[in-house]
Amino acid sequence: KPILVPILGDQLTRTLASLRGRAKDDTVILLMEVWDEATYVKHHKQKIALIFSAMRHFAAELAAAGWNVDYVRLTDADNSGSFTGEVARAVERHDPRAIHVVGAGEWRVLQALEEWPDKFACDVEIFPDDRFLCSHDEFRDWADGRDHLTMEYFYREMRKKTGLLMDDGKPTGGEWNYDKRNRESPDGDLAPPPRPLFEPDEITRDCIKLVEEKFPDHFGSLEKFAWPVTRAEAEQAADAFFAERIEQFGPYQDAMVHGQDDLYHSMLSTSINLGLLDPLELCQRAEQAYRDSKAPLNSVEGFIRQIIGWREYVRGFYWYFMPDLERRNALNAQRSLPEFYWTGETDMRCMADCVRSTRDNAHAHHIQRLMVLGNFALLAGIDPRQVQDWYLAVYADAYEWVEMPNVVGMILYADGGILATKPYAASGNYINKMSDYCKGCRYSVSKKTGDGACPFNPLYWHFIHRHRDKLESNHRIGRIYANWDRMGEAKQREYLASAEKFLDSLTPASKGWARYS
Ligand code: FAD
Ligand code: DLZ
Ligand code: SF4
Repeated sequence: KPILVPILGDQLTRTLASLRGRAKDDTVILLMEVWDEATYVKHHKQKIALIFSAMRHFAAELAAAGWNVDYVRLTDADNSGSFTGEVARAVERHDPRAIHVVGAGEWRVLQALEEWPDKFACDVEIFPDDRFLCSHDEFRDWADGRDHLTMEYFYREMRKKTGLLMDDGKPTGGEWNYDKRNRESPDGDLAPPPRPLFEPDEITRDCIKLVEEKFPDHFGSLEKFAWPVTRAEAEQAADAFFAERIEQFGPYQDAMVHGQDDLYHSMLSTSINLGLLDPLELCQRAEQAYRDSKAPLNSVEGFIRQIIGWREYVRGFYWYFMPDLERRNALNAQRSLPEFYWTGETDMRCMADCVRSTRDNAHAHHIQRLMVLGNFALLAGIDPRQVQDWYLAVYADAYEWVEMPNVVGMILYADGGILATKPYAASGNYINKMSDYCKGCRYSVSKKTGDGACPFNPLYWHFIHRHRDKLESNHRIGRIYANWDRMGEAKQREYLASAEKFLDSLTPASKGWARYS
């Protein structure tokens, strides 16, 4: 009897814990395209096509390397639609002596996996996902007893653990963090080298066709599909980033330019999250670029911090606070998500461009997700569950373990300030400083209230005013109340009335964009 090794769609790694050391003639690998995973939110069309194509390529590579692979397609006649149902059918087919699986990245799926020992007659072993640097226990040891889980301190532990950018036990260059050098505004002449685009091959074209047929009403366009779908392609994408874009990655990481969707970002998150690229290896390559004088320390440290800092941290955070995290709503935000998050139809030029990139590419870069789309959701008081659904559905790199802490903790402050020490709230001024959006906008960023004023301006003060009870004692934002009080009642009333007029004008998203009813 063989060992059955189910591999989930974001576990496409040849060195996966469940495969390591296994004999090929004693193993059946199972990959499953299932309806439940494709529809638990209505994922962007590119996201489904990407995952199916990467799974099919991975299965073909494993088979070519001599593994026995059982691949279930979405359209197979008896496909039960769920991981558990497909493992049950595979148990019938192969009569395994045991099932070896790596723990799922998402709570929902891990719950299902943990029922397998009761459901199946054979042994079931669930392996920890050691593609992450920090185990759940390690994160718990670090987090227990702290009021604020400040990422920066977690990150320093990861630097020490990995030895990345460390010299004789001290941070390279003398400081842990060079973010203050990473806030260049775009000057209008940015000319980042284009990232490699991967022309869909026959397998990807089949997946695109399948998605068009089966998920026609999901959000997003398939036209520009160009994601890496194999490890080799992902390596090519990484090579191009390290050769051409990492140098400017740091300085321009917070910049936004209308119509320029990638700038100097690595665009590697889809490949890392699928398991095609190893995060530690990427960080080692980044460090090498610095040691070889091919990239400055601020760029390299910034890149490494995003990966061994933020990425590891949000994953630890997710598992530490689930299942409670998804229900957090510390600011009692109740407003419905506006329809323009799906259609892009708004006169706010910044929002429209970020939604356009999201629709065309299943991607928007970090500062667009945080300071435009996220900032708006925060200021307007959008219901965190609806914001979570949106972010989970629309990005090709979105899995709940990474999406949820970013939404609940980073953008919405819905965790009450555990992840972020203050809300990332900003008026139009910030967006104007970091982008070229405002120049062509129907709204005026310098106008504070009334017709034609940038909506972020009154919304900012409306937010500050309505959360006074929670924010005034916060030492990082509390001082802003002195400015608010100094304005005087008439000006305050103008701000509040402008914000309310704008909020009343929002059309809530029509039903059915994010979830099947
Ligand atoms: P780069 O700018 O090149 O950064 C390098 C890498 O660092 C990324 O590939 C990613 O692996 C990691 N990284 C950077 N920031 C974060 C972060 N905040 N959290 C975790 N990892 C990070 N990233 C996802 O992978 N999936 C998501 O579902 C996701 N949802 C997000 C939701 C919100 C509200 C916000 C503010 C951020 C979210 N991010 C998410 C983080 C970040 O926006 C993306 O990782 C990044 O835009 C991907 O593009 P890139 O590969 O070019 O990143
Ligand atoms: C996101 C996704 C989609 C769209 N489809 C599948 C699928 O059909 N089969 C699969 O194995 N995985 C898919 N995934 C990724 C899973 O949702 C992901 O592995 C889990 O959420 C991790 O817990
Ligand atoms: Fe966005 Fe306001 Fe600038 Fe328009 S003026 S692009 S709404 S920040």
